[in-house]
Amino acid sequence: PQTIYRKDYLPPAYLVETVELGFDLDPARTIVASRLTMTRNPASKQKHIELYGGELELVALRLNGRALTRRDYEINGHLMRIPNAPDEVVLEIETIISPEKNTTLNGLYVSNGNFFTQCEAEGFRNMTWFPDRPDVMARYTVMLRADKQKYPVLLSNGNLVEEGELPDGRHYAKWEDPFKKPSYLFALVAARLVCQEETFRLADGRDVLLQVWVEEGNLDKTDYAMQSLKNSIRWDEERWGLELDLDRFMIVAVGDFNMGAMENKGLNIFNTKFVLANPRVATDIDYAGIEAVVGHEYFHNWTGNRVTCRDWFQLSLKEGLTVFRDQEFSADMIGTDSGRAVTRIDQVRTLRQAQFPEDAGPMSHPVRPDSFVEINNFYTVTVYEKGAEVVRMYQTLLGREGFRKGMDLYFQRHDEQAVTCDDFRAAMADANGRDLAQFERWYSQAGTPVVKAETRYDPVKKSFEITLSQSCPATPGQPKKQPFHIPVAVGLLGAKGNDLPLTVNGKTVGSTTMVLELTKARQTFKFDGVLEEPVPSLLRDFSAPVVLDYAYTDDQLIHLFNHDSDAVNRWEAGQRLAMSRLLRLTKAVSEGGTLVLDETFIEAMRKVLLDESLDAAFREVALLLPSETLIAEQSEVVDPQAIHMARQFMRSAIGRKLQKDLIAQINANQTPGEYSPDAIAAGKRGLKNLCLAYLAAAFLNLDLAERQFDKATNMTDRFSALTSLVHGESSEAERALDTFYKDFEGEALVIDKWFALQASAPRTDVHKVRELMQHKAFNIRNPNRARSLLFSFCNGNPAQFDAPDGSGYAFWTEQVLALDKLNPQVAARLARALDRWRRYMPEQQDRMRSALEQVSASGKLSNDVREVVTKALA
Ligand code: B3K
Ligand code: ZN
Repeated sequence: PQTIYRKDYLPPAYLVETVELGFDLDPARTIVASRLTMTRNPASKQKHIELYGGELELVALRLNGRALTRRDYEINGHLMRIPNAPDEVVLEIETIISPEKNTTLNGLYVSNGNFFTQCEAEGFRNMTWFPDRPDVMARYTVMLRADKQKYPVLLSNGNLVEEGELPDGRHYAKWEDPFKKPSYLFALVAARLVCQEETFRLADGRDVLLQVWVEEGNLDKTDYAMQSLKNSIRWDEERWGLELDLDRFMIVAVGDFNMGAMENKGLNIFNTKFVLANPRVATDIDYAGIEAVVGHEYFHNWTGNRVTCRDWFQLSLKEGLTVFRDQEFSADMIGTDSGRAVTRIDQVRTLRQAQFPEDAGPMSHPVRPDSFVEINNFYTVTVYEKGAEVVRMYQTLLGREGFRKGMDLYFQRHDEQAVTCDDFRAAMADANGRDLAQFERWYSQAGTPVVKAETRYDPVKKSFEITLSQSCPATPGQPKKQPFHIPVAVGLLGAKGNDLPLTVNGKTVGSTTMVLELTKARQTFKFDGVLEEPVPSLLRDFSAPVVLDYAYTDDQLIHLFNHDSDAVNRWEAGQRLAMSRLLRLTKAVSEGGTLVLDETFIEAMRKVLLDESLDAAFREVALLLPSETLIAEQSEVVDPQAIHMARQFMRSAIGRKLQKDLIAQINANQTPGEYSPDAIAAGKRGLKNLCLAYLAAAFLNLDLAERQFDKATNMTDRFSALTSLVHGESSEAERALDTFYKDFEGEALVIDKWFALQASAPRTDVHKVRELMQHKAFNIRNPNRARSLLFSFCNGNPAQFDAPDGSGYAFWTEQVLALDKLNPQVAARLARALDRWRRYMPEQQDRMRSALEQVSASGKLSNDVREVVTKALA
């Protein structure tokens, strides 16, 4: 496979003005006709027309009316070159494809008898030859023809301009997209679906048609997606002055989908997981996911679609920015400061759980990668979540208003263009008269920076000095790093837990939090007039995606945990207290020592559990222990079984020692009456169900879980109770699993939960997973189902997956290879489960390496999986 480099970017030789597409849809044999009007690009020195194509049967190819023969063009793999073309070209192409055979779910495919497309990043070329690159933006007209009985609904981007009957029971629909777009935003749907629809009035008074399309039986699960769409439209108007530019906006749900959703212009296609919800089948987390993803895809309409990426290396330009926007949307929807803080804590947890390990592993890459083999492997937490952190840092450095000015300038300059991350940074800099040259390193240097803090209090001069030094570990291809521009928000806490006023150079800072700008390898910042020795609250609101290294004492952490006005750091103090203990316990398990948990820690947990002045949602995250993955990342050598036992010990100790309080909180946080997914109610359920889980970890009060399982009127409570019964090894667990399965047999998304719960249960070993694979409801071709069983086991059950006999790795090898034959994108995700193999004990490393080698030795690997295992072994 070939590596593609960012530095090799060249503008396209030809631009496409208009695209007319005709689809004669048939599952076995679909005819795709395309007519492109193209003009030579004055900005390019290239001469030849270049088109990309996947597995296509080429039926006809005409240039300016003349049929081309094999002598008129060259095909080299997936690239077609037509030399010596005139400046103005009309290209007509006819291809035949077989959507029903397309198991990759990339391009045009069939799911449950209906047609859908997925074109990002390079799926369009699986339908027809095309200059399939994001900097080629054109106007599209699309004609769809299909059997009317089987496919009554025919959708594409933009506006419906014509529809009618055809002979032989077929019908047609013609769609026109008024906006220029890159091919990756093209979409079509031909299906038997129904919709919930609504007319919605925009801020400028225009009425638009909103639709959510689903299979007939799911019409009772579309309300929340519709509500989220309306909230998104409103929010984008209010917060950013961005309006919907189309007369209609459609969301379509599909059961077979490689990722979460796709922002096709005017026709968003969604994994059912991020559309369908009602209280009976969806949990609070599902509801929050729907709001975030509906928002995310809608916000792409401006950040991604109106202004798109010049090339795929710039992916974070749209993804980092749009994740930041959806994060802010979710936070604003809650509205309260404490609710906002909990969303921020969730973001930090994701970053540490997934992005920090990626940044420290073999697939580590900058937010803007320099090279790739398969672009689909770079839809990563680094590009998305770290990219969002990078965008957030602009806002931290420039302030909300300054950031908004930068956004306005970005749209003013680049509407309907395909641009780069540098263009975004330039808009931010120019709109604010700031030099952001050094900030570029956040895009070009991989790895998680470490910020080390040292402090000194001078009781005579009443001054407090904070010395910050930064470093960044080597990553593949980048042995040495230059200093980053890091915003470090700090506050100082007095002995009573109050925020001390901040004075710098004789001037009082207007706020009790100040953003220090660390730009050098080492810098000292001095505060004056500090009347008592403070406890520093560093990196407030997680102001930069870095590891903070500061030698906090337990007393200082308890002080912050009890008092910090910055909720993120308050939570963080608790995490640090827990982590130091978890690491000690893990060591004790490994070395066969005795396990003890100190009263100080238990009392800190009790205090937060009982603090009624805090939102339940905050108390829940404050009581959650760092995950096994996180402990592994902090361990010198990973011992998964010891980590699991240590964490289980701690969970059961909490369950035992806080038993009475946990029961009291379960009673105090009931949410009777009609279910509502709002943050307050969800927070109560979250806390209550965590209490239940702690009791289950101590094998206590399982009757509470049993009763909740039987009585629950919503999925959050039902599924939490089931989880506690299974994890608590209740004698009722089997019965409950059976009942649950029977109750929800027809609800695919709930059956996914059923598989996922079992896959990640502590007692589930490889044999059990193999047994579950034999279940009639298991289907490896459905990505949600594959994720629910295979991924949940390989990524979510480390103590079993990493079994010392290597059985987990043998299973992984088999499944990666089996999946790769069907769906390389999904296979490549699973392939990454062994990324961190070098961190384990030597014997375990050997087993993992040989599993990787076995996959790598397979002759027929996709580029996707090939790239992942090659990098892991490098
Ligand atoms: N842009 C799509 C992701 C496409 C992934 C292609 N492998 C969804 C999103 O980020 O909104
Ligand atoms: Zn996105």
